[in-house]
Amino acid sequence: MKLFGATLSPFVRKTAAFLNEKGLNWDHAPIGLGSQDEEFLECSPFGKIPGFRDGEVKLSDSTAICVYLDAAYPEPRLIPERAEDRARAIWWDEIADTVLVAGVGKMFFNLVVAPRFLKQKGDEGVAEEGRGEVMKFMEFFEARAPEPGSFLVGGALTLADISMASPFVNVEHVGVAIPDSLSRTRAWVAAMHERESFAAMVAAERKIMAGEFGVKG
Ligand SMILES: N[C@@H](CCC(=O)N[C@@H](CS)C(=O)NCC(=O)O)C(=O)O
Repeated sequence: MKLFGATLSPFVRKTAAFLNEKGLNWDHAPIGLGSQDEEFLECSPFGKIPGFRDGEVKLSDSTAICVYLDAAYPEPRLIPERAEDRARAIWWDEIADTVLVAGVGKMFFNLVVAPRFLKQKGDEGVAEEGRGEVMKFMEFFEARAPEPGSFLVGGALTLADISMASPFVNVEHVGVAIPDSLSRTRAWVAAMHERESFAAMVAAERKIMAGEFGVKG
């Protein structure tokens, strides 16, 4: 199976971490935005990353890919079967992909993607607006962050944790620290990023951010 897209994208990173938590072997095509790669566009007709292929199954959209993977490769279960837990896991996934990524994206696009990869000036005002949104979101999250060693839904790792943890890597990349006052959020995010499913990817991204190597176009 093959995942298309650079993991600097929170959606690609989420899918990659999900594949890793499943213990699956997968190939990576770390393409950037606007890629005209034919195989990628067959998987992702609107050109959004991630794209994904498993044999003849061609998919895009991180949540669609994770839903496929959980059904096709059920062990370990990462989308709960119990009705309420299932709904809550999907709810966190949706909130991560929309509410959290909205603020994170304003910062990451204007402070990183525009100046570094598109060679255009980012809008610092929009980035600042994003920072405010992310700070507000973190306060919301603090009251719901799991106890140390636990997880967002049903006491076990699920899609909810993977989806929520992923955009926090971009928060780190733009140099925004989680305030000390949000200690539960800080601890949970750190524990998620230390998991094997995230750690190597995050380390490689830190090198990209430090300018040690680039991403393929
Ligand atoms: N809902 C999609 C969102 C994917 C998405 O918007 N990816 C961004 C990169 S972070 C992208 O490809 N943007 C380029 C575009 O919209 O043309 C998912 O979960 O995969």
